[in-house]
Amino acid sequence: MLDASVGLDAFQNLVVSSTSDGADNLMVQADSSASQYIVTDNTGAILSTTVPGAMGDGSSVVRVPFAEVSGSRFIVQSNAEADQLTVDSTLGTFNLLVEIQGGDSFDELTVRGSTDVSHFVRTSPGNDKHSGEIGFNESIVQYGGIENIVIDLGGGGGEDFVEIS
Ligand SMILES: [Ca+2]
Ligand SMILES: [Ca+2]
Repeated sequence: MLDASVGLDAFQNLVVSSTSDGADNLMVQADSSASQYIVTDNTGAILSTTVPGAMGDGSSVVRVPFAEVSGSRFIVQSNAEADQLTVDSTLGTFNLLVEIQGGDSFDELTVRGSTDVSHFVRTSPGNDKHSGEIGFNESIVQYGGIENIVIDLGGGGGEDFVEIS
């Protein structure tokens, strides 16, 4: 079943958009060693992509070379139903602003860091209790339509700081 599409919008932002009615479980990563963004459907459902140079069309893991994205944002729209959305920085920092739009229903955002790494996390709630911004080391995640947030700092060594401002 097709679950989500990975494409570019008019501003050349990278956009992951759910196309199914069911609950999504999507993870985004920036793999700095391979210079690729990675979108994974953790349910094993199918992702499609039209981005030139992208790999994995028709599988549950799509990889997009950094060089194919000239916009400034990495947008994830999970639309209706209760969705699980993960911004995972274990493979590297996002060099795009990550924008998570949970849409309707009870959606959970997980921001995940690496084991044995020090993290500085700053969370800034927005004007309503479903939106805000999270600074996560060098990555910035803006979110809306989110009902629960999990900050997973990976455990292990390193000193982690969390600030709510
Ligand atoms: Ca959804
Ligand atoms: Ca929601």
